[in-house]
Amino acid sequence: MLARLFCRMIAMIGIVAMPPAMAEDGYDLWLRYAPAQPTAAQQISAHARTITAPGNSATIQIATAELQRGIGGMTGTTPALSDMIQQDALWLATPAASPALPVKLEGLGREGYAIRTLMLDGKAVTLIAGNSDTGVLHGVFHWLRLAQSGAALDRLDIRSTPRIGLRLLNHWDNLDGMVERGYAGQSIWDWWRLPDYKGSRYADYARANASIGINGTVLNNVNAKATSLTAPYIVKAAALADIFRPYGIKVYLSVKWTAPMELDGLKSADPLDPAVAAWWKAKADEIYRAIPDFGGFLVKANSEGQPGPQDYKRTHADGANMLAAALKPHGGIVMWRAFVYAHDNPDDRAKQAYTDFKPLDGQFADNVIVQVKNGAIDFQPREPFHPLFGAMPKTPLMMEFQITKEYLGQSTHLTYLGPLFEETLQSDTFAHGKGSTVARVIDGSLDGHRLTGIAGVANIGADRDWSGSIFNQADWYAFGRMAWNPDLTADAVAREWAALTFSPDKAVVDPVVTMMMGSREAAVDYMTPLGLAHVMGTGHHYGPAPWVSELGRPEWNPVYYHKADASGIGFDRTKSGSNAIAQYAPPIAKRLAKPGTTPERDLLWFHHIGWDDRLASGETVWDGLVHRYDRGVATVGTMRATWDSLRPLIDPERFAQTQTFLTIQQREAVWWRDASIAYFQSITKRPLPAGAAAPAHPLDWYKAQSFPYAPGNP
Ligand code: GCW
Repeated sequence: MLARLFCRMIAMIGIVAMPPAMAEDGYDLWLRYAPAQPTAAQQISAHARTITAPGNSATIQIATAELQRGIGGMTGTTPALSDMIQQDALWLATPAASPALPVKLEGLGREGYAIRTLMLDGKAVTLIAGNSDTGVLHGVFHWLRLAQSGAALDRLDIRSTPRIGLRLLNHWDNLDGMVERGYAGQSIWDWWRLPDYKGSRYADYARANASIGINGTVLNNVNAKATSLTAPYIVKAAALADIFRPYGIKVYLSVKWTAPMELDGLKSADPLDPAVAAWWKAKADEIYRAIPDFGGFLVKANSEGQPGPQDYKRTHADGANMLAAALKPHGGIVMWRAFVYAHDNPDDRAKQAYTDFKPLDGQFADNVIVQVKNGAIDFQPREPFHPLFGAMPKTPLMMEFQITKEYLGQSTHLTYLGPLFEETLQSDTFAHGKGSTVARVIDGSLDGHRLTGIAGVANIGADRDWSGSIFNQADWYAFGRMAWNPDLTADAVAREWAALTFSPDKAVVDPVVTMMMGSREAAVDYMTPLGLAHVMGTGHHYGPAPWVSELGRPEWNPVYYHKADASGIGFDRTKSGSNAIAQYAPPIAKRLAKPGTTPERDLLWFHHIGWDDRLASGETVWDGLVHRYDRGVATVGTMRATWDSLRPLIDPERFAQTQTFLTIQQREAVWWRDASIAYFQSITKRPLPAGAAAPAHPLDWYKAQSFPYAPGNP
C-alpha cells in the first residue's frame, strides 16, 4: 500500500524512471512506445501534459501507468497525474466519478469508450470516457495506438464499442507445460509454482490482451484433464484470475466430461443422472467461491476420442444444458464446441457437425453458446465458411479461429491470418437473404442474440517474443482487433500493427503490409491450391504428405481429402457425391452445384474435376495446379527480397529473425511444391506444363522424410 502511494507520488511529480533501452527481442509486442520523431513527439506532448483520472482503482492505475509509460517512451517526458483538469490534459472519466460528463456514453456498454477533444472551462482537453474503468482502459489503449502511429491528436471524436461480447483466447495448454499445436515454446502458465509464484509475465499477458480488447481466456486445453477442476488447481486458476481482473479479463476452464467419475468416483457421467448434475453444481459453487467472476466452461465432447453425453445416448444439448444449469446461478456460460466427427461415422467428415447440431437448434439453455470452427474440417489454409453459420438461428453461435498456425507453416512461415479471418467473417450465409454475413451471425445482429462470442486458439508460449515469431504476433493482434470489430479489414489491421510494431514510417509500413497481405494466399498456393485440404504430414501436420493412405480411419488420410485418381482430383460434395453443399442456404448450394459457378479457390473442396478440364484462365486443372504451386514459391521469394530491402529501417534483432524465417519458408515452400507435384504427377501421369521445373527429388525421397520431434504434436 505504502509502495503504491509512493509510486503515485512519484508519478504525480512526473519523474518516473524510464526503463533502460532494451534490445528489440519482440517482448514488447505492439506496445513498444519507441521514441517518436520530433514533430510527432511534440504533438503527443501537446495533448498530454497532465493526466487526470477518476479515482484510484486497480484498473485506473493500470490505465494511467500505461499512459505515463507510453508518453514517456515516445516523448521522453512523463506527464504527471493531477487532481485538477489542466490545459492540454488527458482527462480520464467515468459517469460514476464525473456525473455531468460532456459526452454521451449511452450505447457504449460496459467496455466501450468515447475519446473527444473539447474545451472545458476555457481549457483544451482530451477526454477519454467509459461507463466503467475497463471502458476507460480500452480508450487509453486506443489513444496510445493513435499516438504511436503518428495520427493527428488535435480533433478527436471517437466512439467505439465491441460488436461481440465474448472475445476469448483458447489456450490448448496442458498442465505439464506442453502446448498442443503450440510453436512458441512451453506454456506461459507455470502451474507447478502457482499460486505462490506469480512472475510479471502474467500481467504483461493481460496488458497485451487488454490493449486489443480481449476480455477472457480459457486457460487449459480442450483435450482437458479432470485435474484442472481439483481444489489445488482452482486456487491456481484463481491466482491468475486475480491478476487478469483489473485488465477486464475473465478466466474460463475447459472441462473433461468424465470429471465426476475420475475425481469423485461417480458411476456415470450421464447428464440426466441427478447425481452427476449435483456434482457439477457443487463444483461450480466451489469455483465461484474462489473466482467470483469466473466466466464458465468450454467443452470438447464426443470428438476425437473425448467422452461426452452421447456415450449415454444423450445429445449435445442435454450435456450443455446440464452444465449450464450449474453455472447459471453465478452468471456463467457454457461454450459447447461443434467440432465433432466420429470415428464410426462413414459420412463425409465435413458434414458431421451440421448433422449433429442443426437438429438441436432451439434446444440449448440461454447461457449456452455453440462454438463453431471457421470451416467444417479443421483450420486449413483455406476453407469455405462452416455451414452451421446461419443454419441455427435459435442458438447463439460463436466463432473459433486458430491463431496458432497448425496448418499454415507453424512458427517459421510468415502467413498473416488477417485475410483468412476477413474472408470467413465477410462470407455471406444468405440465411436471411443477401448480406447475412458470418460476422452478423456471430455479432448476434442477424437473429437478435445477446450472448455473442469469438474465440482464437492462442499462439502464445514462453518464447521471449510470445508467439514464436515477430510476424506471428500480428495474428494475435488481428484476432483481438477483428473480435472487437469484425468488419475491420485485414489490410487496415496490418497497417496498424506494422506501424506499432516497427515504425509509422510509410517506407516501412507499405512494404510490410504488402508482404503480409499476400502471404496467406502464397501459403494456400504452395500448400493447398484450388480448394485442396488436409494434405499435411500425419500427427504433427508439418510439411506435405498427400500420399498418406494407410492410417486406420479413412478421414485420417490425406487421400480421403484430395481423392486424386487417374481421372481427376477433388472431393465431390455435390449431389453425386456427399451432398455437403445441401447444408448451405439454397442460393449458395445452387452456385456450388456446378464447377463453373463455384469460386475457383474452393473448386476441389466441392468437386472432383478431370485433370484436363479447363480453369477460368483456359489452362487445364493439372497445369493450373502446377502454376499455383509455382506462384506460391515465387511470392515467398518476393517477400524475402522485400524484407531484405528493409534492413536499414528495422532493428537488427527482429530483422535477422524474420530474414532467417523467410529463408526457411522459401526452402519449405519449394519442398511443398516439389513434393506435391511429384506425388500428383505420379497419379495424373501428365507432363509438367512448359517451363515448370521438375521436383528436386523423386517421390520416394519426399515420402521418406520424417519429423519425430516436431513441436506441438500431442
Ligand atoms: O486442429 C485439431 C488439432 C487437435 C485439436 C483439435 C480440436 C485440441 O489437430 O490437436 O485438439 O483439432 O480442435 O479439438
